[in-house]
Amino acid sequence: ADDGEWWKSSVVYQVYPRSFADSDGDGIGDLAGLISRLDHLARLGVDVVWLSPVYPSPQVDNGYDISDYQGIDPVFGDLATFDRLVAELHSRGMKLVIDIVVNHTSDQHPWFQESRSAKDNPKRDWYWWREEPTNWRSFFSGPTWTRDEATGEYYLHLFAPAQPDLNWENPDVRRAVAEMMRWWLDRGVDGFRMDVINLVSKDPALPKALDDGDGLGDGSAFYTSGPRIHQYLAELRARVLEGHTGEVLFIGEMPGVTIEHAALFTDPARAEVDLVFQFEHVSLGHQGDKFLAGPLAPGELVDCLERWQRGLADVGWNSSYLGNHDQPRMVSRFGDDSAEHRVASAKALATVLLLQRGTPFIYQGDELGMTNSVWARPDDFRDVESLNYWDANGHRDPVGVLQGLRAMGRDNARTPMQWDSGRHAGFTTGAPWLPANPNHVEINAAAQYGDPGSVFEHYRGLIALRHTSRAISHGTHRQVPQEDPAPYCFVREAGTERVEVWANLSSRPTTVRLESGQRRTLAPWESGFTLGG
Ligand code: TEU
Repeated sequence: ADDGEWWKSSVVYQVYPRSFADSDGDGIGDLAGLISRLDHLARLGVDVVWLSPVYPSPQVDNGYDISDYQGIDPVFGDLATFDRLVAELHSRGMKLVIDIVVNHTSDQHPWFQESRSAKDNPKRDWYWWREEPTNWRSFFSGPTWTRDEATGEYYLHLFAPAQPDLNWENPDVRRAVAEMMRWWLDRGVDGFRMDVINLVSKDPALPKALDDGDGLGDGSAFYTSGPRIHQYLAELRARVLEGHTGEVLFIGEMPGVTIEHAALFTDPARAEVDLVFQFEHVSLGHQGDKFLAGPLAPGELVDCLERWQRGLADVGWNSSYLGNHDQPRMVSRFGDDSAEHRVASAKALATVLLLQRGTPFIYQGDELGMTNSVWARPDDFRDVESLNYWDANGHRDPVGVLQGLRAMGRDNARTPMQWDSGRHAGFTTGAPWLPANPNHVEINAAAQYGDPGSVFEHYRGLIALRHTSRAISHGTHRQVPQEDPAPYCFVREAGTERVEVWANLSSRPTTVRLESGQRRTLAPWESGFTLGG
């Protein structure tokens, strides 16, 4: 029986609808395709689906540029199909979390169209307009300010020029966001994943950043977990939930969030959000520029995860993820995707992901051990981040930059879901918007169902354990320190129930010492656990 906070014992599965399942042969995944594949999720045993954006959008950033918050893009379906998805999920006992992108809109959103039309337009102040731009660098390369013809002023966009930032200092903006979220709640959704939500409170002075030498600099100190962020989130939650009964899950995606802020954001007493996506572990080795990231040192990932475990042990709650639609494939980034170690490393990482303290998030395809794909040329990429980065940096080091895009590019996570070994991996009967990874002939769902040695069945077992073991879902966490930095060993405990977990996160054998003092030799990427009373 759950005592509220249902999300503590839940496993969330992220669907990137564009790449999940295509029902109509246009090469782009859609809601009807997702509905047709819900048995996959039921078989896996997940509790919650987080659906990346399906709203009307020019798709400059694959739907993270929304032009209408209360509709469905025809490429994905319509509101009736969305309602059917909600009903189908609920009838299987699953919940739906939708993706809310309100740091910015699309430049095609009517709010921005009005705002840009004239300096005295009532919606002018809904966005950030200035006569003089600052020198902040955009997440997607180039400046964060673009001059608009209509009035000659510049508008702020932390991401692409087609993604103008909303001005949350304006109370009407905050009210409009809350109303829109209530509308979705009334439609039956169970929660919200809020995109880059810790970037919405900017320092209104918009100070200049330190110049990197090319005229631009890192302005993140002036908009990351900014001055009024905690107030805004508490206000938003209260407004969305006013008069609503039933528990709603609020997840904040928060680049650059610190442990200290995350503890505040997820402190139930403050009623801001329930879960935070932090970025420290996925930013390891970035050196300020993710496309320069090299391989991780042994123990780097473990130390980082452990810091977050300790930091949120008493107040707040962790979320665990090793991959999503913005990251390279977890087995390629944190594991070893060679033929020899791929399966074992995908399983070892899953063992950590699903047995750690905190709500785990599985990204579509990771439950199959899907890997980074093959990119021959820069124009094989479709992602705005990669293409802009190539345009800005490719000329100075074409070989190195292409290597960076291959290792870190977001399209790695966006190739079609690998359902079977057939044409286009069973994703579409048409021409896919992004080619399926050639390794789908070997790595696919159909080949793994029921195979006890498969990555899929390993995930299924761990998810089932999370549902039956209170030590895993709610228990304490303590690391069992090791001499070798590579293996991660920890104990989860609740009442008299105790689970000891080990995972060798390296491609060489090692020996670990269990809490009892007993030694255990582990093969490369070997992982396991013991259940005890
Ligand atoms: O991502 C925010 C973010 O900070 C990064 O992960 C970003 O995608 C980029 O890789 C930084 O180098 C969110 C969404 O998840 C992402 O898909 C969107 O592109 C972005 O916000 C803008 O809405």
